Amino acid sequence: MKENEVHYNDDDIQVLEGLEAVRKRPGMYIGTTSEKGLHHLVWEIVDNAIDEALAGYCDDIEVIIGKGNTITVKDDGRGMPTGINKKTGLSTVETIFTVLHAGGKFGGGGYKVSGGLHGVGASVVNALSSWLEVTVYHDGKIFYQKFQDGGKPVEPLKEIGVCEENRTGTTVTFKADPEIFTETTIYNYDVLAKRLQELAFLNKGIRIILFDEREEEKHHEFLYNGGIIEYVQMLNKNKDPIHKDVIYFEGTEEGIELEVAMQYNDSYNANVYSFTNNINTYEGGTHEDGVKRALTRIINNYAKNNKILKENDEALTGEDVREGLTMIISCKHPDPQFEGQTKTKLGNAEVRKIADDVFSEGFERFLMENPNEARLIVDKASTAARARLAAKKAREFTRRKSALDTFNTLGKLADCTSKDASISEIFIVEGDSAGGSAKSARIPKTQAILPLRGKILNVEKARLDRALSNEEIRTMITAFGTGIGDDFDIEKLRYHKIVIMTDADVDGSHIQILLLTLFYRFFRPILEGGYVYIAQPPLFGVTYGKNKKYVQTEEELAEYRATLPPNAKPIVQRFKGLGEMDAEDLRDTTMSIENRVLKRVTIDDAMAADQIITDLMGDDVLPRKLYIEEHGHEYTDLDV
Ligand code: 28G
Repeated sequence: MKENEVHYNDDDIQVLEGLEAVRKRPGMYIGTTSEKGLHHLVWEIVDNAIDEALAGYCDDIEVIIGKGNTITVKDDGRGMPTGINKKTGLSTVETIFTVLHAGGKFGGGGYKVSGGLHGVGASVVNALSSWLEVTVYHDGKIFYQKFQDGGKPVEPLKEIGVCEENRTGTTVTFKADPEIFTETTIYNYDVLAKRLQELAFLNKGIRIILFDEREEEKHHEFLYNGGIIEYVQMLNKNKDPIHKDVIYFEGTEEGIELEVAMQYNDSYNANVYSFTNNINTYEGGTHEDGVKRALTRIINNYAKNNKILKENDEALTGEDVREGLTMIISCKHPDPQFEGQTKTKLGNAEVRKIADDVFSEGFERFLMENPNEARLIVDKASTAARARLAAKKAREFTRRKSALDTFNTLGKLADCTSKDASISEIFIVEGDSAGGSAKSARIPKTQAILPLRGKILNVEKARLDRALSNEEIRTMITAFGTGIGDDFDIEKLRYHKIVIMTDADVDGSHIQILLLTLFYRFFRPILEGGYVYIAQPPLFGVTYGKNKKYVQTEEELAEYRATLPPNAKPIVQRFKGLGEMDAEDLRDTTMSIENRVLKRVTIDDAMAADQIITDLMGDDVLPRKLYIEEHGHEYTDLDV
């Protein structure tokens, strides 16, 4: 047998069949082979380094995006074991990279705390890579092994040199296989940075560095000794906290660890995020339920004992006590059960009581020891309760007055004749003059026009009761047909396209933001359903001979000019606003299905959306200005 020829025994064959199965059906192991799946490979390897850190042996992790979109992960842990594994007869390193599910199952002792939703381990990454190299430092020695073509070992693990006695750790480099990841093998720096920062917040004291060798000087370092306390501080960065310090509790019962960090701000929104084993439990679960239940009970008791709540007063609800609350709940569990539609809901029943215990013990004591903060928090909750009762009255009033609202709405709304929501569109138009043009330009069967007069209310600075007394908002509620608050029903939505049509200037952007804030805070399912769009009116109309062409940007104008003969003198019209367009222009450019460009507004990340809205709508004018000038496009997703 030639020296570098690999010899397979029966075990190896089984092993290879395992990895072949991964290549045949990658979706079964990593969910998808899209950009998301590509990034999943990084998380599988990073999770192993995080586990080594949580075991207490590693505090530095580096992630490097190489020039050719390779990924290198380095840790300074103990180094993967290099001895022979009894079950497989292979080195432990080779076993980890070639046996499916080897990560957690064999070896015993210690459990996987970290881990993506799939938690499939390093062998899956190897199977889906063109090549993968691993280097281990321990006992003053350096060990190396390379795999290629979907996980085939080039040679067994080999000692390749010596290092300082005290240097230990593992380095893994891989190249995702473009035959598997057919959509893209290019990594997105921001996606990696965002998740690595989150991992650093959730695992205090671990330093995580990200380098991008594809670009000069692009790197980030994340290290939070305060852990989720610093996470809450960041989330509240552009908000106004009502008490200075973030409140923090932790406790461990039955091997289950729970941490909670919280701080109230003066807004009316709750931002409660929970995690289990570093996974965002978007759907909540027993850890979140336990903490929420304890929070509501303790604030009610405190309010009663201190006569802030009178004998006959209605109890404060969960929503009342969470108004303005930013909270992170992090649970570390040896055997988490993930349930729910997206498997992001913690199901373990025992966690409910443990979470309640840990939180209530800490929070009761906090209220006792900090009467000033306690007063601020309980006062905020009781104000929220009063506003809730006022909103309920206002809604009942609105319901009774709905005949009048309908009349008012009909006065403004030019409705479409179709009653089929799936083909119906409503254009919300800035100003009466543009509204007039839009009414002439529309297709009456499917297109409705609602002109807005004046600025709409900034709901970021108003509770539901005030929003309900705003006429423009009431008109929209009536037009949409869905109701609001507890009455909200997406099934009753009368239009499956709600198109925001404003001028392409700073005022127009501001109106867009006010409307998007309204949708986000009060009609979120309409946004989540993808029913909201932003029209893109053109900036220029160019007439050349008998042809009229519309373009969106200066660049497009220059491009078009370049296609005309050198001596051409086209008439260029610059539209300052929708109001300057006649009905024909408006139809041809912005409303007709053939020519228009609509941007669909999406929110796939509530955490990021809340931050953006806060930045835009808070008192802080600078971030808003910056957003309008630079980042307008980031909010939306193009849909034609
Ligand atoms: C750089 C990229 C990703 C890792 C270690 C260290 C050990 C290990 C890894 O053991 C077998 C299974 C569970 C204990 C453990 C070293 C004990 C003693 C390790 C990594 C045995 C695997 N010495 N570092 N695996 N475990 N880093 N970084 O993958 O029970 S994986």
